[in-house]
Formats: sequence, structure tokens, C-alpha cells
Amino acid sequence: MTTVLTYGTFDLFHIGHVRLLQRASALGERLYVGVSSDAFNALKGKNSIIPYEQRAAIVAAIKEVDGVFPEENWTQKKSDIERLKADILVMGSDWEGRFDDLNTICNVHYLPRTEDISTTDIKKTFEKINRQQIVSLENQLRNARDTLLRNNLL
Ligand code: C2G
Repeated sequence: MTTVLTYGTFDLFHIGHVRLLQRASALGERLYVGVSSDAFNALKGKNSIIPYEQRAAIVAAIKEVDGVFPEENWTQKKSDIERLKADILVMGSDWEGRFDDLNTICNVHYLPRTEDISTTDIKKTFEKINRQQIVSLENQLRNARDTLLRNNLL
């Protein structure tokens, strides 16, 4: 029974996350996922939009996932691998090489990231929409004010 382990924030859950979990799952019979806690995200410099409980529940609902636990720090991977008897640690290619030191206790495997999708890009899209909405509202207010002024109502 091959056990696979992976970690992530999984904020604003998207297809890149799904594909990573599906490919990780295909490497064994069991897949466990360490989901970054809100506190650990802050340490990683990532302010997740969705709180840990919901991010963990979403990942746990993926049919390929057999178990979820909190990732609280950078140093718990070795004890997680031993506790879960993980045979393979899988991470996306943006982490290439970062966890090779764990090769002494399990296979470390990096999978290509899914192109053209990221939580950061999703956040930027929303920020852009918000900015456009603010500009539009400012223009409407300016037009209304000019109309009131022209009619000596202001
Ligand atoms: N991922 C991917 N393709 C994307 C986006 C993400 O394959 N377009 C992968 C990442 O490489 C990672 C996993 O999906 O393996 C989760 O991504 P994040 O939620 O961004 O996780 P991250 O912040 O990289 O946390 O200790 C390891 C860290 O907890 C990993």
C-alpha cells in the first residue's frame, strides 16, 4: 500500500490544486494532505482569504484525498512522513529541489504546475474589478454633482 503525502495552502481552491491532488493520488493508494494553518500562512507571507477550517474541508471533500491535517510549520514534514508511513512526498514544480533532503526517508517527487492559474492571479483579478468599480462610481458621482450644480441645486 503506497502512501502519498503533499502540503499546501489551497486558498481560493482552483483547478491547479485539483490536478495536483489527482496526480499525487495516482502515485499510490492513499493520499494525505497537510493544509497550511492560517498562522503558518502568515509565516509564509501568504494571507489566505479562506480560513483554514474551510480550506481543509474543501481538500478533505476531494475524492482522491484520504486524510487532511494542519501544516503548522516548515519542520514537521519529517515527523509527518514517519507518522503516516508516507512512501512519496509530492509537491508542485515551484518547490523543485526544496525538499530533497527528505529523500533519505521517502521518495520526493515534483509535478509540473498547472499553467495559467494561481491564487495570486485570482486575487489580482478581483482587485482589478474592484478598482474599475470604484472609478465608475466616482465618475457617476461626479456627473450627478455637476448636474446638481448646473441646476443650482447644490
Ligand atoms: N499548484 C499547481 N499548479 C498551480 C498552483 C498550485 O500544481 N497552478 C500546486 C503547488 O505547486 C503546490 C500545491 O498545488 O504543490 C498547493 O499550492 P499552494 O496552495 O500555493 O501551496 P503552497 O503555498 O505552495 O504551500 O510546505 C509546503 C507549502 O505548504 C506549500
